[in-house]
Amino acid sequence: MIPAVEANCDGLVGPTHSFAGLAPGNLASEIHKGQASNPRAGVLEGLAKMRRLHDLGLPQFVLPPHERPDIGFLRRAGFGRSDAEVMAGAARAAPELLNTACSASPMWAANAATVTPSADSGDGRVHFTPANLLTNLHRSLEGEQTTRSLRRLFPDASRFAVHDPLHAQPYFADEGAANHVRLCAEQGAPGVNLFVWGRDAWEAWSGRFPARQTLQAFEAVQRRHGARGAVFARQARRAIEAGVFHNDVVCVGAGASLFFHEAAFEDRAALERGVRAAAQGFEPQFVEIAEADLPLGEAVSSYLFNSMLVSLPGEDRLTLIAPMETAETPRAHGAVQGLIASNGPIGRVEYVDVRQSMRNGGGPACLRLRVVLTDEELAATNPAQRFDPGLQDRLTTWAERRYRDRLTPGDLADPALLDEVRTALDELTRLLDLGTDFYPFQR
Ligand code: SUG
Repeated sequence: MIPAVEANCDGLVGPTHSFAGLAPGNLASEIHKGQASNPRAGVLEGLAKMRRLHDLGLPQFVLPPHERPDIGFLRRAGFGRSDAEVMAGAARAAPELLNTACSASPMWAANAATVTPSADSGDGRVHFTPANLLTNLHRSLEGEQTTRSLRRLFPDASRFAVHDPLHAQPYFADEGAANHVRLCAEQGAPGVNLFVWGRDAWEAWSGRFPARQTLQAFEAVQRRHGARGAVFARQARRAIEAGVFHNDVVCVGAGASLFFHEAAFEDRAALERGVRAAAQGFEPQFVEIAEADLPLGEAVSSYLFNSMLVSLPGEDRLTLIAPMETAETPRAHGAVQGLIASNGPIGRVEYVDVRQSMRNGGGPACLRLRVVLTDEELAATNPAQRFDPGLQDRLTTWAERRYRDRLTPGDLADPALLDEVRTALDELTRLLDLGTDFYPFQR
């Protein structure tokens, strides 16, 4: 076995971060629709979370925001002439399309891709399938730039296979790692790859909210990656109805432990059987929170399960990196205290403030893509995207100069925003050594 570590790649909150209520079934996004956002606070919160994980001893990387507004998208929708006129035309005729073109949703890197580490893949490389995110219009804009971004961070094709997103059709609806959990004895050892899907592509879906992940999308990802230890489990329909738009709203796993809400899976017994059968050389641990202790609605509003669950160097028990909102929800806080007091696998909690992201339904776990890497793979990444206190300082100075501290959906029509964002992103390409043609406006 080649030893490996779990790195976190976090999406930087972009300068157009706003509350436009673009994601039906994501209750936080619906509740905060129309409010003023604070993009500067958002990016600084994200950097502070990265610093916490870095200081805890885990490798940390930064993924750049995408170009927004996405002028190309608006041009394809029939708005023309200069870029400023495209924005003005959309603001007048179809403000929802302008909001869509401005969404900073690539910050939620758990949706960037599904990842298979080299210990589990068919050809010994690390495999990535960027998510097509086609259920929501604003998120369907992400796949192409995410592919470019992952190829920049993981450039060595002899070690990394960054595939294209799956064919963009509802049959292959794919939301990436937010619906995938890997369990293992040690990061470098073969793991269990749990793929959680919301609907079968052939069934008629009549739910109140969309089921964003199909079984067939994950089957295709598993085949492409040659992922071993695969288990496919269905998300509970009831959970989707309650606002669980991704499985990571009610489930997170690390090491040998799966931590989840009682109502997460359609068939809990089958899930357990499947995971046990796929686990090689370790005994999976199932840490379940009962509905009686934490009703599903409070699990969703507190985002307890959207914590990061991390195995830290030198520590036997796992650490939960939870959002402040969990500490502020009495029953969720009680559940955490109960876990820590027990003899179970979770031994510690740290709370982080990611409120700007949380108001759009993105907790600590949504903001990061986990990538298990050996030392040699780690050394083959783009060094300029590796987070350390120096990079945090540079990005903080950059964000304090270039980001607004207040943005309403109405402000998205301001033509000055376009220049501000482009100036900011142009500087960022140098800070992160992304090349001279990383963003469409640079080509
Ligand atoms: O896809 N919110 C995102 C939140 C994604 C959270 N990610 C994970 N659970 N892994 C979504 O629903 C809202 C944007 C807006 O309304 O402007 C949004 O897209």
